[in-house]
Amino acid sequence: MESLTMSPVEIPLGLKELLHGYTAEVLRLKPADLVEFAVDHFTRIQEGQRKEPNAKEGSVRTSRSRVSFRTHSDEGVKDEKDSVVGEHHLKHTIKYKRRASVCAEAYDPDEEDDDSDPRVVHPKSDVQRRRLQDACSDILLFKTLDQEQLSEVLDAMFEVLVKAQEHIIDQGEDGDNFYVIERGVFDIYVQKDGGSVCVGKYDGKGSFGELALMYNTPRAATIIASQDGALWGLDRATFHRLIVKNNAKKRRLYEAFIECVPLLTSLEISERMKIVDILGARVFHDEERIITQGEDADCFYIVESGEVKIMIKSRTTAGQLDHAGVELARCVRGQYFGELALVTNQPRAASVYAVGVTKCLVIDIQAFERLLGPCKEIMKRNISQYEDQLVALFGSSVDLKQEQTPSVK
Ligand code: 1OR
Ligand code: 1OR
Repeated sequence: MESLTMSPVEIPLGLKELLHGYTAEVLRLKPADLVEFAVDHFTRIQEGQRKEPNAKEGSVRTSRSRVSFRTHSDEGVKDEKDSVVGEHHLKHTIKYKRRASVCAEAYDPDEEDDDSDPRVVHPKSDVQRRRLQDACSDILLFKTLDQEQLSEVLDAMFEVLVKAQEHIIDQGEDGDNFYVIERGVFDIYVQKDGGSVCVGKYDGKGSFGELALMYNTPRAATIIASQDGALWGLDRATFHRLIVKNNAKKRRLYEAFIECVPLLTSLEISERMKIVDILGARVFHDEERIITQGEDADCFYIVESGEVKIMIKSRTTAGQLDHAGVELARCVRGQYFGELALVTNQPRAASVYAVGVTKCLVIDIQAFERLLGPCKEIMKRNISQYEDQLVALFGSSVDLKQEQTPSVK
């Protein structure tokens, strides 16, 4: 009997990865119609290849530095290492190419209809996802997103490893990405009188790079890593589609309230709107500690609803600690707190607790410095009143600056 010989079947290059990518997306997103989903999925890949045939995977070159992206394979995640979804998305959905010049474009969140942009997904291992969630948990710009928007943002973020002295952003350039810090210290430099002046730093947390993307302006500062670190990047298109669009909603929501905050009345309307763009909203439950006496400060608060009480623990000249603490003041809707440490560059002078469910608007220290400069005089005047009240309350024997222990309730 003649034996049947089969000619070897040649599997086209890339087929396995293409199907694997589709399968991974199906399992992740569980679409109702598999065929329609396949058409969408492969069309996106095809369009991406047309749009950016030469896009370089996993790297972006800025004028002075090269920022490299760590891919999921660095963590040896087998299922994701093999997945083509991430690679294709890296190839075609991050818009690394600089826009010709965006500086003159007017800011209008509704002008660009970018809803049709494909959703950017960078697959992540469970470990990466957890690290990303931790890094993003206090990012104010994400605080007013709904659950669906937030998970789209997290899906789109990609890891960026940086080396000491690397320029992440250069002042004057067009904006490509927004960055959230996972670890590392990043210095902020601004051009002044022909030189570069260090005006602050991010120490292990926070985010930067939102201004150029929000307002279509050149980068307002230079950001340099002062040690090796890790960032999570979010591409310009996704930032625009989710964060900038959400800002239009935020403006509608907070415009009337911000107009009525006494501290801010000296600002121009446009300056108040810039505050609305970058603020975050946080809800605290009854008795929750919002600020801890003695800790370093990184933000400023305005009460939107509810009430807070300010408690201080002090040490007398006899060295006795007042464990219970003394209530100094309360703040209600429209009033602010947490300014003292930012203005004096000292640790928090008191602890602050929510009284009932309380909602606060939160502004980070960099935005405080940038946008609330004109209000500082008012704050300083109020701070000198604190000092007078303090002497009346405790006499002259209290040394607040020595009290570094967090308040115990
Ligand atoms: P960007 O997209 O303009 C540079 O790129 C980023 O640096 C900027 O967004 C902010 O996220 C961040 N002024 C302007 N931008 C600042 C500042 C800042 N600090 C951080 N960034 N100032 C320093 C405030 C401590 C005011 C300097 C006069
Ligand atoms: P912070 O950044 O030091 C704690 O964080 C906040 O509590 C502080 O900013 C102020 O916003 C607030 N009277 C009223 N509010 C105060 C006082 C105060 N101290 C801190 N905060 N004092 C007068 C007491 C009759 C104490 C002055 C040091």
